[in-house]
Amino acid sequence: MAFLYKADPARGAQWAKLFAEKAPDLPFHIWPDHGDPAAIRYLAAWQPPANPTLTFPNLEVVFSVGAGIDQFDLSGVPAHVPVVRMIEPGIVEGMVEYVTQAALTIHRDLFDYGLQQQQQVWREMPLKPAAQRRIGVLGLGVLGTAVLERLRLFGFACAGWSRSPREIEGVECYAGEGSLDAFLARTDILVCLLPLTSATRGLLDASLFARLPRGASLIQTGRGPQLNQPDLLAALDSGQLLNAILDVTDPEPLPPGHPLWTHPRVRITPHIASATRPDTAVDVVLDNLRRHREGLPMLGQIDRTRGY
Ligand code: NDP
Ligand code: OXD
Repeated sequence: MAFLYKADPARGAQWAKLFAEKAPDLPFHIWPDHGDPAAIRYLAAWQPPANPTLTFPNLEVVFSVGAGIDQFDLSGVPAHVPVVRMIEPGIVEGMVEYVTQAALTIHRDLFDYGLQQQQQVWREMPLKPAAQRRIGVLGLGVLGTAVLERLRLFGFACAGWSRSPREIEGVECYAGEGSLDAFLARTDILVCLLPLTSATRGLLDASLFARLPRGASLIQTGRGPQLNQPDLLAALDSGQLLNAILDVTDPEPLPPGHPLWTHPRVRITPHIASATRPDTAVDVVLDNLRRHREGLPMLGQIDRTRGY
């Protein structure tokens, strides 16, 4: 019985060290070295190999090393093999930090102060209280909820949107297509923390931007293909949107010379909003292996019909 890791090898080396300490009886391999294929029971990957059970006939569980699962070709993973995404405290902390800094950057007018600095201008802008700044998060899952729980502490007017109804203390919760207009109409800073599915691909487009108040801003930390990039540029140029902070793009990276790279009202980071932390993730994976052995549901097991 063995565990195979197929993702960034430097992080894999950290996983290997942690497995050696915490589960010394479970042999751990880093792709492409997989030892005896028949011994591989568990695979953790950013992208699994195509049809993994053809190579590893005794595979029992596939783990995603990320929170998102859209990069998986699920059609190649047989239905009897559960697929588990990453829910672990390190990834949550990273996302909370990233979205908090992005929301505060927009709230405290740091885009405008940056532009002023380039002109050597020293000019105060009126300070808006957090309670008058309305933040709306698309996606009320593990990450969206954690982000809102932190932003609420700053006093922002917080809301969120999900597929099914949710209740979060101090957060106005909207659910389903029918409530999207009302959610957007009350949102000054829109954060996207949705998974990429057929329903969310291209969701952030001109029609959605038009339903936000004029001068709203976007923080995109979901997945690149959710955003229509030409529509974003048009909305920024018309003033419908004021600022955009993008951690994910399509493609990644954007090609040299793409207009988003140099737009004065766009900040881009290279998909670093958050990342699985080996020290916290390995504990979660080992706990899931125990659950699997005991016939209990694993934390983060995905529902293939929903696609997330
Ligand atoms: P979850 O699965 O826990 O939450 C997803 C949320 O989105 C749920 O609230 C779900 O609704 C909602 N949702 C899904 N589809 C729709 C829809 N069609 N309409 C309305 N709401 C919808 O995911 P996480 O919070 O763990 O992660 C979210 C995403 O963040 C990941 O899939 C990934 O793409 C991205 N991510 C980005 C990172 C980065 O570094 N940039 C790092 C980690 C993740 P419901 O509650 O009803 O199920
Ligand atoms: C993830 C990511 O999904 O890093 O975990 O994007």
